Amino acid sequence: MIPDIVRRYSGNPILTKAQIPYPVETVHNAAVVKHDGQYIMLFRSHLRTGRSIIGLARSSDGFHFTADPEPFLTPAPTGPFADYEEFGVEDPRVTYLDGEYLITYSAYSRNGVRIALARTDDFRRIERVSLITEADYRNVVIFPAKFGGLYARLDRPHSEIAPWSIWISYSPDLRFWGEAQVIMRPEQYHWDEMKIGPGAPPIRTEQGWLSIYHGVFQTMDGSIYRLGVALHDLRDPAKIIGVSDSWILQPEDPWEVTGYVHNVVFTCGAVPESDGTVKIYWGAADTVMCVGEANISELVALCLEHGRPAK
Ligand code: BMA
Repeated sequence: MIPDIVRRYSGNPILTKAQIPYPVETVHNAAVVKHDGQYIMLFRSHLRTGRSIIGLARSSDGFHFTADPEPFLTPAPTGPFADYEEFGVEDPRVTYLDGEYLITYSAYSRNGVRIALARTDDFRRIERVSLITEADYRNVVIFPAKFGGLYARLDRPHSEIAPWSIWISYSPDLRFWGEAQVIMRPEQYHWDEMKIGPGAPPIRTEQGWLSIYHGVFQTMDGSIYRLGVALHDLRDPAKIIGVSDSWILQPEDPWEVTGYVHNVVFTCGAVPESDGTVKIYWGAADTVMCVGEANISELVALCLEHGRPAK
């Protein structure tokens, strides 16, 4: 048997609706970062309306989390964001850059799904900055570094013509984004052939930016969400050095195979540790949160030594 590249934590699932002090139906697709020696998790929860909000949980070890008494981010009731968050806020990602945390999340409304950007420096107060895409975008992750003075992000537009792919674009100020180009496509008749999307914000390694993404395969019984890895050039993140041919995680545990949406492992965050491991967090079946650990060097090696074409 091939040893698992992602070692699941034996205490999975690590956060479920039973642990949330306000009424929610799910706890999934969470961003996780380290702040002031604590792990901060921003998680998505469905309400009984079917719409989503974002909660916050804290941990000292990255495995045992305690949720705050109140949600962290709920749809804006008034102001310029209100028209675009009416149906809920989903799937947050967090990037630490220049002394602040940049939070991107999906904003759903009758106008479609677009991405909003907010910032915080303490995870107590949050300031909405800008809606940074038009409709039909999801999965925006911001690099934790600038390139030639510009912010860079990966995202995933929807298209009726092309398979849903990973794009990159740049911004001088986090508000205006441009120079967009497609850098990675799904591979035909492959585990990620239906669509791919950025997962966790990229992690800096000596060999390049490690990106953990999700890939989807359609079956007669619905789609299967798995996780894969790609490596981007350190100085030019639009250049992909390698994409692992095989997935690193697929739904296997009972709470990954069965739930609100079955057969889903979906990541919005991973925390690199000083010992060379990374904690990867994933929503399981859109219902609960899980974590596993991997060696960063092994993930990089998968991209470099067992690759598939990026596009
Ligand atoms: C995607 C998103 C994710 C979700 C996944 C599986 O399109 O909606 O939030 O985890 O589907 O349902």
